[in-house]
Amino acid sequence: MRAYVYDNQDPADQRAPHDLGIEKTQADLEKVGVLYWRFDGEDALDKIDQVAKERSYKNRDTIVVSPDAMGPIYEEKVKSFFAEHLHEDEEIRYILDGSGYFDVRDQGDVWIRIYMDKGDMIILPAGIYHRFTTDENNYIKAMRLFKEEPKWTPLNRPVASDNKYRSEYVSSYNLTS
Ligand code: KMT
Ligand code: NI
Repeated sequence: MRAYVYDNQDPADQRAPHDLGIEKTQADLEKVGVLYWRFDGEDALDKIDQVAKERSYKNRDTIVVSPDAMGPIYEEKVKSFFAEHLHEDEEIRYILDGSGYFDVRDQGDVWIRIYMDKGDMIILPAGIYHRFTTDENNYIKAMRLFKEEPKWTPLNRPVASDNKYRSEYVSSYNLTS
């Protein structure tokens, strides 16, 4: 994992690094409710199972995002993952192979880019605005965990002003809107 401020001025493809050169720490991510672990030893699966048990994640599946796995809809999919959105549940991902970027908004609405590769696990809280993209290698394999039925419907920004999950997120993390 490596986190840094996203360079909005850089006109390159979304899959380029867009690295403004300002590092962010795991503590910075925790300020907006983003949790991170690295599980890359032989006991990685046990560690994931432990987090899943503690947080009541009952279900999981595996997704591969690549031109090989997705065929002609790959480019379209990559663009749709990159639309700024939130979910009414946590987004939990463990990277099994390859790499990619999760971008999250900080308290000042600045994009923080989080580079994730094999062994990285992340939880984005319900209500946080975020987006995802593959990187220039165009390949990521991830485990997706969820509590009951997946509530993955992305709600694109802006969501309704009375959205309960957004309001709860905003008040929990002292954001202004
Ligand atoms: C998401 O929520 O954007 C995805 O599931 C993308 C693939 S997971 C690396
Ligand atoms: Ni999402």
